[in-house]
Amino acid sequence: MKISSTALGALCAIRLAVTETSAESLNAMMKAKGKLYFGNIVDTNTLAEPNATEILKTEFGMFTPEYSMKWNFIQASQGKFTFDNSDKVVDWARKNDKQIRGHTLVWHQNIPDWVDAITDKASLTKVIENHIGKVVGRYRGRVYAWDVVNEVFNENGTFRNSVFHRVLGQDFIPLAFEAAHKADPNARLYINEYNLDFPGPKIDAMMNLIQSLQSKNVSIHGIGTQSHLTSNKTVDTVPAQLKRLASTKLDVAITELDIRLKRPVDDEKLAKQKQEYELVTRACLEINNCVGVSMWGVSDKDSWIPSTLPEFDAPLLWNKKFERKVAYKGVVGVLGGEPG
Ligand code: 9MR
Repeated sequence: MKISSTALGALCAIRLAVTETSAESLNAMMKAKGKLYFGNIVDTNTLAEPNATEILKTEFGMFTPEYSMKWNFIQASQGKFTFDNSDKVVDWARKNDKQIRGHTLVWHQNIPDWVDAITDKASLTKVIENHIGKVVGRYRGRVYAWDVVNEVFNENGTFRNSVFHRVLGQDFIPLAFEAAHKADPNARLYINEYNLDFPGPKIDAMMNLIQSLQSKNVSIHGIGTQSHLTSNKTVDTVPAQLKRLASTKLDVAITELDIRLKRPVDDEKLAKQKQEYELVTRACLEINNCVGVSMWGVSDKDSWIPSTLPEFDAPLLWNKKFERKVAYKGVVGVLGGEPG
């Protein structure tokens, strides 16, 4: 019987997927390099998917809830707090000996209308302090770090016109950090942002803000750079920007890494993506105060990218069939493991 080259290719791919188990997880390899973790997102959606859960358990050590800790999931109506889903995630982490990055306390998205409608300083201050106090307080000692404020800047470096900035000006930022610090003095407190991956007014604004917060001794410990990257576009500049963020002496973390490819995806683009994942991983390894890298998803099937940016696809380390992509092997290679 003659076997076609396509069938042979498929057979080899299956064999590869089955036999290729790296001795160590991404998380263990990252720790062996002196970092704190290799992380990912988890939430009630991924926990309902056995393939994803298995990979999360075996490969990653730090987890960011993708949605269940956002404001309108926890306090949709004023004063009524619902922790069912966030508790599930935190309990899962504890049961599996994993850590949590809490995400996110003050963000212009996913806030209920009643918050958006507030117009006076005193009320909004109370509302922010109460929300943060309740959420951070509930998980005190169980959350390694919090993204206290998220995405406060426009691309041109001005402050985003959120209810928080409209009513309180920049003061909402130190206010949020101090409320979080009061509720859990041991949690690492981060400002988190996207598009800090290339030079320009946004990263300049971030550097200025950090300097101003540091001069006022605000309890801020880290900068999260999301790094939702576009292949062939926003990757090469990452190492230099990461160094710049790290020059603040704060902790730096890559918090939401994915590298999207322009459709149609082909082997050449996937090979480029592998090099880009290597570059980003190496960039963190080479900076002392870069504490870790978190992916924003496991399988390309579950990424936020195709639904939000439909001209792009395939941003993660596992393909839609939960097979390791060449990019996965690239990351393992940089971390000193056997590149399968
Ligand atoms: O991946 C998240 C998606 O499932 C949610 O619908 C969306 C709104 O809550 O948030 C996505 O995650 C975002 C993160 O919280 C902040 N940075 C950008 C992420 C991708 O949009």
